[in-house]
Amino acid sequence: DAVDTAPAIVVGSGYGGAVAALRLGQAGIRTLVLEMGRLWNTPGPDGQVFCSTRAPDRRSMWFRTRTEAPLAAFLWLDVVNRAIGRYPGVLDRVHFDAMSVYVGRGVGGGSLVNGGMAVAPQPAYFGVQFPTVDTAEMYATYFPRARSMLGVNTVDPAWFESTDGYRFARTSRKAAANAGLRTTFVPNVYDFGYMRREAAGTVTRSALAGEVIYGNNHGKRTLDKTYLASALGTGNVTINTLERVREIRRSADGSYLLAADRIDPAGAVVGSRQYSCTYLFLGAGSLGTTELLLHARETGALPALDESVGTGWGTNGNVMPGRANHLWDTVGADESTIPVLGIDDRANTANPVFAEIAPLPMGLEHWISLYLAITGNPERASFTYDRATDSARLGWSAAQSAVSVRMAKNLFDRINAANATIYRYDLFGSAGKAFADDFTYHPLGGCVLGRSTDAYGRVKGYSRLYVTDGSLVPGSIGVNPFLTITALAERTMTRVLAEDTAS
Ligand code: FAE
Repeated sequence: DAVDTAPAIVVGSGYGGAVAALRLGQAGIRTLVLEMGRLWNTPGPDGQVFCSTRAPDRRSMWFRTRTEAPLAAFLWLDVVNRAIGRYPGVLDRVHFDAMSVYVGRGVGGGSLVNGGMAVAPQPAYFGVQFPTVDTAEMYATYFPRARSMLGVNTVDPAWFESTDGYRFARTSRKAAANAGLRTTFVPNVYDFGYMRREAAGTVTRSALAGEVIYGNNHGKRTLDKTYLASALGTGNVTINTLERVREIRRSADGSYLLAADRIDPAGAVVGSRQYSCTYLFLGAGSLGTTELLLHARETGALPALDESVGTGWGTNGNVMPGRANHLWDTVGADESTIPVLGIDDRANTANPVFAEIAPLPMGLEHWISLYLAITGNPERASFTYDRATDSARLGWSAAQSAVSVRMAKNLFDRINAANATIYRYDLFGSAGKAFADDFTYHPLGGCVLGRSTDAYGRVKGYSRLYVTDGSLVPGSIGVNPFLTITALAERTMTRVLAEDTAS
């Protein structure tokens, strides 16, 4: 078989992969990015690149025949999910025994489907999670660099107070304040100038048209518009799409060998390609990178990988509740999909919670306050390699999710008591759950910084092999993770380009 050779290969084009690609390209190193998803730049039959959340089609989800939206129901009716055709759609939901994980698929990874919230953790918490990292340097250098590269901006507070799109956030803020809880504005990569023009009716609506989890057609500064555009602009970076890396080996001369499956739009594997490189950067995300390394260790391809590979995984304490407001506390029919406020109870050390006030844009008044609570759940799980199915199994249990629920319930019980309100039991499936605790948007860990790698993401046991993505974060960061992932990747690339690649 022919082997394509590149000095550097990056697996995955999410945050960790995009930072690696740009910095390698700028350093003059020819770099190939392998991404299993497609490039989202071509309009479909409706003239839009991404389909709408309200009328999802095959573009919505990764090889499904039915959508699997986070909110399965409304008034117990299965009104949210739709039959779709199998296609490399942009949002995937990966199912494990007691936890499913939402991830983005495509050039730009999670940036294509996420809420755009760009939040730095509290320095003290960052220091606890990353004892081998210089916290002061992170906050002085790498967080600011990540913010500026990602195009982070903040909603204008005066406009926030007046616009109908954030009525839902103001209503939830009031309910929190009645319980003595503080809210804080959350920065975002969605262009708030564009959103104001949407509200004014002068541009095509995106955040104000319900777009987010199946992609935004306008307004959001996704990685394909920021880091990856700059990476391609160096002239040294190429991105191959619809290629899923299946295994990694090392040849006798120390170079890395990769086997990738080529996927066609119907999901069939239509061929395999072999690659080799001197420097290998893994940016396939917490699930993707952990799975590749676990597979490599357990099949004997990279036997010297550390025992800790596959451990230290967590959900960032994610859990979602909904509350029913009083009839006079309206949320508006025209919710922006981009969250901008968080209830900040992280100072409560016995029960730390940061709860994003989440939109539920249904195009009608529903009086529901929805939240994505990021709890300080200390539970962690490990992946094991299942030889029979040649796949990774996740040991996370329902009891571990119950810890997140207890912490979130502690906070939302206080809000309900102070407002004489109740939970909604009809939003998360037929079991009548008040808390969606069986999925996460924030998979973290599996190849933890300073345990499976050195303090800079260099994988233990092998030279010129690096991890730059969310698998470095030990299961929790207390806030939405992509800003931290980006900043850590910037730090790794600065060090690696200074020390490892100089000839
Ligand atoms: P990620 O962005 O997942 O990129 C990995 C890439 O690698 C993907 O494009 C994969 O398709 C690709 N890949 C995986 N395996 C392979 C393979 N074997 N071969 C080739 N390619 C592969 O990784 N975070 C925030 O900070 N703020 C938010 O507002 C926010 N909202 C979210 C909303 C949703 C619905 C979701 C799903 C996530 C959200 N997140 C949010 C999480 C955030 O998107 C996530 O932490 C980052 O995307 C993780 O970045 P990584 O670089 O680790």
